[in-house]
Parts: sequence; structure tokens; C-alpha cells
Amino acid sequence: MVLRLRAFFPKPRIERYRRPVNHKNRCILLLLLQFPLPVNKVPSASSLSVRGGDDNHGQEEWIRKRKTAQDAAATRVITGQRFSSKNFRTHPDLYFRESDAPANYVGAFHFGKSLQHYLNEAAAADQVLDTLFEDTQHLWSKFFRWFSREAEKSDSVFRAAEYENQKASRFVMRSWQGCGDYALKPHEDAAQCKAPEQSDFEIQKAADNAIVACNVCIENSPGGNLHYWNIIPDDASRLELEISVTGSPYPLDMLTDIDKQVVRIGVGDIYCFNGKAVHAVEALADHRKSRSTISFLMARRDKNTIIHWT
Ligand SMILES: O=C(O)CCC(=O)C(=O)O
Ligand SMILES: [Fe+2]
Repeated sequence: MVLRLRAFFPKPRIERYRRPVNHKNRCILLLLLQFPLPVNKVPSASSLSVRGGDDNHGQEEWIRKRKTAQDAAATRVITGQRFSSKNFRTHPDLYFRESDAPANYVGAFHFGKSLQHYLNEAAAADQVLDTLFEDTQHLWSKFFRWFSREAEKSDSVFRAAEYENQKASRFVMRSWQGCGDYALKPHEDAAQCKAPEQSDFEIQKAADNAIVACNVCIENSPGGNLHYWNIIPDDASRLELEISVTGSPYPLDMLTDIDKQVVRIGVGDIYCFNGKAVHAVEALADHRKSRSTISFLMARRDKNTIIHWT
């Protein structure tokens, strides 16, 4: 079979990246701030550079300079060294996520769980997530405040996805452990939002819009790039592959002829992309090293609401 696809990268792809940045086209975050959404016009993955403002001076600088994918690796964050991964490695609630997406994790993810199971885990995780930022900047709070202000400009509230007053988790931190070509196999983040066991969850409706996968790289080493294919598979393709509610894995031999962007990920980069397109994480060249990220998903729920979940 072939994947039935919708292409969305601007063409010609590479040339476009080298042109001066066009804000409207570059930053997928902007898609969340627009309504109605140009759902199928998601451009390339984009990365913002986060420069940690000095908390003591009350500065909070989210540098909204759009970087090309190629520039991302060169983005060095002035205070990057302050985002300690030691808090992660030594976290008392660190656990290993098995099989489908092997990784060391702190925090709750909704994939493959009943809604109540996820929400219970999210409530528990909420108590322990903040210690990840002990003695460092609180990246999530900074992002949340900055993005809430941006959302306000389009009369939108930015909040956790909810069900009966229970909230989705704010973020997870993890380092992928898979081996072979990919530490995290080719997949997309949309199918999992449609799982019948989560049918009352508001992400199901929001997932009809662009899904923004938002990641902050805390550590990386050679390899560890993001591969981002120019396809958003349709339901029929998923059905044939029997991955209707997982969106994973997409066989590599179905992807070989498809345009792909390799996004180099540097420490301190915030990189955002449409989770509906197939993507994967390269395995590190040296398996003794780590690639760790803080991560969450977002989508527009309605005209006045943008929600996030994990
Ligand atoms: O770690 C990354 O760069 C992407 C992770 C991802 O695709 C996911 O968690 O679904
Ligand atoms: Fe993903």
C-alpha cells in the first residue's frame, strides 16, 4: 500500500528556509493564535531560541526570532547550562516507559490509557513536576506566561485540557531509549487523541485542528535529530496499517520516497512542529549519552480556547 497523504511543506522547501524569515509562515505557534485555523497549511518545523532571562531581574525573554531548521543546531542558549538534567536523572519519580516508545520519563502521558487513568496520573505528577526545575529556571512557567499573553491578544485562553474539573498534565520530561535507526519510531501524535477509551476528553475535538508538539531540548549529543516527513496520513492509511488509535509505527519503507526535513536539535532550542505529520527521533550515535527534552502538546479547541496536554 501507499500512504495517502496531504503535503504541507512550502515548496521549494530548502530555498524557502534560506529566505528572510516570514513570520506568518515560519512559526507554527502562530497557527494557534489564528482563527479560523489554516489547518492544512502547517509549514515547516520551527525552533525558537529560549534565552533564560535572569529571574532576579524579573526579565523573561522568549526570543521570538524564528530560526531556520538548519540554524537550530547553532542556537546556543546563554543560560542553557542552568537547565540541569541532573534533576531529571535523580528524580524520585523517574520511571521507564516500555515497548511502544522506550524512554526514561518523569510525568504522565495519555497515550494508550483510559481517560481516568491518565487524569489520575496527571494529578499525581502535578505534585512532583516542579522539582525538575529546582535551582534552574522554571521553563514551563515562563512558557505558560509568555504564551498566555500571546493568546490573550487573539482573545484566547491558554489552559490545560480538562474533563470534569480534572486537568491534563502540564509537561513531561523524558529521554528516548530506543535503539536501531530511531530512538522513537516514525509516528504521529493525532491518532492517539482519538482513542475510544478517551472519548469524552476535549483533546479529541481539538485534534481536528493543527496539533503543536512543543519540545525544549535540555541535553543532546550527535544524532538525536528530529526527522519530520512531509505527510499527514489519513484515516484510511492508518486503518490499513492497523494503527488507527496509536499512529505508530509507520514502516520506514513507506516513507523513503517522501520529502523529509531533518531538524538539528541544539541544547536550549524550543522546537515546535505539527504533530499530525509523521516524525521520528534519531538514535544517538553514542548510546551512553542522553537526549532529554521537556515536552507537551497543544491545539486550538475553539475560537477562544487553546488547550495543552501530554
Ligand atoms: O523528542 C522529540 O523530539 C519528539 C518526541 C515526539 O515526537 C513525541 O513524544 O511524540
Ligand atoms: Fe510525536
